[in-house]
Amino acid sequence: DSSELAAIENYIETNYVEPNSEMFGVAKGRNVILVSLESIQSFVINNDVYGQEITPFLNDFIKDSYYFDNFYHQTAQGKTSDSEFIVENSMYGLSRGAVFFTHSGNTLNAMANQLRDMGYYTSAMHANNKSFWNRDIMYEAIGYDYYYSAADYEITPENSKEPWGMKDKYFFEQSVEKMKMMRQPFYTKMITLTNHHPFHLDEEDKLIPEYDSNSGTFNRYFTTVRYMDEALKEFIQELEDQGIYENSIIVLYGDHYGISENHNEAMQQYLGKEVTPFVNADLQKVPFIIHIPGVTDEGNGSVISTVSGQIDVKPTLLNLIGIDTRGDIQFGGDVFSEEHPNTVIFRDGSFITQEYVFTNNTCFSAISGEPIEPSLCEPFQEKATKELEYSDKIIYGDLLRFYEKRDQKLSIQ
Ligand code: GP9
Ligand code: MN
Repeated sequence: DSSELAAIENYIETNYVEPNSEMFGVAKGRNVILVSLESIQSFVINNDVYGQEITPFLNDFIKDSYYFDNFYHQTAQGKTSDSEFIVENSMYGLSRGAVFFTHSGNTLNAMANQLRDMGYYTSAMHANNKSFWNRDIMYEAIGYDYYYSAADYEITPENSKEPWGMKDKYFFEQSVEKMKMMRQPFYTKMITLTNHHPFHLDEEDKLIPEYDSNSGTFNRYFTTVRYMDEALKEFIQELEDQGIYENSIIVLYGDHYGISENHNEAMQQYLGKEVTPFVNADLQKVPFIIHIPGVTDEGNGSVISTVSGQIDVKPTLLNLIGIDTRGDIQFGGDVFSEEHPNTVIFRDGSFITQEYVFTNNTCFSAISGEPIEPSLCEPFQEKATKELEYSDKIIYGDLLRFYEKRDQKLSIQ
């Protein structure tokens, strides 16, 4: 009931992260273009296959952006849909199944809901069947004015690759055409698809060689990441050509890992080191990139190494737009803030702080990677458990039905 929500609100208020005053409102009035990058992991950034860069475009782009190099995905069985849920709501997904299927009727106070209330035109863009992951239902609750799904794109055998359909380059190209028609300011969440298992690519789209290991999946992965990187390059250019770029912020994040532990042997060969549980935890890093034309471009970017995760995206972006999130039901915080706890909690109760990595029921030193005294991790274990429980309670009880602050506090300052 609503008293349960009060306890949770207290916890959230106590852990509230004040915005960084210099960053607050920096992107006020801008369009927000949020791009979910399928299956990209941070280990491909500034890395190569047989001497060839895997992400030449992103390697340059991060110099013109805020690049968060200690940012983690926090997804579980809900994969892409979990990342969408976490990013939009600053809440955790569920430990089993996908919120998108199990609780699509819940009341939410998502980033899209809030931006829509602020007068933004909100949408999601993804060239897949609209009911995949139950998106057509869940997107209503998240607050998108429109979902541009497969039916809205011109998909042909020439611009597709099975099994996933439309290739990223064409997806971006046709999406920009749609953006040109959107009322501004707009918020759109785009989801790429080509860099998805089984990582199949047409010959003409292969820009670097495959890797050579016992895993075909692992070998092909680099070529599809490289393709996505090229598609992003063309996309940004197109935004510039169409005059959308200047008045927008472009935010990229990885949805979840692409290479599972089934490919540890190949990964080991590539990294040149054993994939221990500690290394595996590190491999869950995904890129998070905030590009603000006129602010971060022309080499004015920086690398921010705060330990953070997808849960932090919503408060971070809303603060950039100049929307105060105090009083919101949220478990993340503004990554630009000095008050950010420098911690990320995963769905299974493991976590990473500046000092500790708790994974596989073992407490490691984040510095040395060696197992340490378990009691050092205990205080954080409790915090992690509590936070996950609170998030679950909100979902299971549909508690945002009782959330009242929302209507009072909406204002761009
Ligand atoms: C499908 C795409 C991929 O629409 O989002 O989903 P995933 O398998 O990565 O969860
Ligand atoms: Mn995905």
